[in-house]
Amino acid sequence: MLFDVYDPLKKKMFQILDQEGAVLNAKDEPNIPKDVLLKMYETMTLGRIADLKAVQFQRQGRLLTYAPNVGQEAAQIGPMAASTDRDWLVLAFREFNAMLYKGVTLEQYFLYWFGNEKGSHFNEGVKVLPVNIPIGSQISHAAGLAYAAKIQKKDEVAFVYIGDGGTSHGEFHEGLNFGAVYSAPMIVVIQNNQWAISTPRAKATKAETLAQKAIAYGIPGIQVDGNDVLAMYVAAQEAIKLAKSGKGPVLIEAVTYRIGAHTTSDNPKIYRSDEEVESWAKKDPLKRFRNYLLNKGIITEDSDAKLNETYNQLVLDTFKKVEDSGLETLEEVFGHTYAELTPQLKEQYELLKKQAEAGE
Ligand SMILES: Cc1ncc(C[n+]2csc(CCOP(=O)(O)OP(=O)(O)O)c2C)c(N)n1
Repeated sequence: MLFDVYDPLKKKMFQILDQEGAVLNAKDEPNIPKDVLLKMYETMTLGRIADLKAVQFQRQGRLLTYAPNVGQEAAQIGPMAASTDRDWLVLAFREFNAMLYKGVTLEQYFLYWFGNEKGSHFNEGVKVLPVNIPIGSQISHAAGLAYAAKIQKKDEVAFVYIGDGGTSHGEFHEGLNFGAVYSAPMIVVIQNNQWAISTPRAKATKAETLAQKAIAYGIPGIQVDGNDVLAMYVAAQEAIKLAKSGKGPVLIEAVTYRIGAHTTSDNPKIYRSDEEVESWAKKDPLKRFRNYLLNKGIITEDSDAKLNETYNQLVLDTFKKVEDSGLETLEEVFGHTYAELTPQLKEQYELLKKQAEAGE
């Protein structure tokens, strides 16, 4: 139903909360259990604190590089809260909050950006693939997982995240086309954060909306306010039903904004205006959800202050533990991808070993 009302050709965006966190349309408000609402909020809060701190740690030379998440928390938490432990999460590199919600630990996440391969070794039962840096290839991984679930008659879907820029890459099309032809239960969430590094959305594609791309594959699509965690939850819940009913992949465009830099190697001040950033900061997904929960009496100013204090300390303690664990050895760096190193990797390893021994 929702996907018919918000058919991409109608160019409408689905929203439940307004900018201040008030419910726009009572009939759309989902009935989410209190413990789930709290888990959503707590994860968003931890994600926000850890993200801001990660940027500081990088600036202090304590992390290699980092891809900030601020502003994109709702686009990640809504769908994950609608998913079950059976469902997969396949990600790119800016899905920290989604990972946390699905059971990746803060320590593992910091280890990854600290350059430690153990940061990609998740606990048993956590159905999350490691960070995927080559843009677009994660769509094929998800299509494969979803197709496998279908032929094995498993009651699960594969959620996969991609950025707006990623939708112009070849593998986005191949993966979606494959998934659609084989009706694979895959849900593609496009985090349209308006910029692919310094390339604005309008220069990356001529499509009027990214949700419209669903039409080309013959699959359902919807455009959602990506800073509205409730709308993202409801859209994902509907998408799961559609995907499981054999409607194949489903496309959700989450309209959002990257408040920070692309990565800590980027300076967005060169290509975007302060006014643009300020206008999006007013639509902060965390502030909106916080107001919603305060209005409902699910959190209080007091409980929230305590939560922030606890998480601040948790982030500092966790990062200290990661730092104290030291750097990986060369053997460990090379030891995690192949059972046996390829000739090129062997050559790289020997070269680096020689350099290390010579103290270079
Ligand atoms: C195949 C490939 N080509 C180029 C790059 C370099 N690259 C890294 S991030 C990025 C832009 C990604 O933009 P978008 O998909 O919108 O995601 P966002 O970073 O905004 O979340 C590019 C081109 C890459 N990682 N992989």
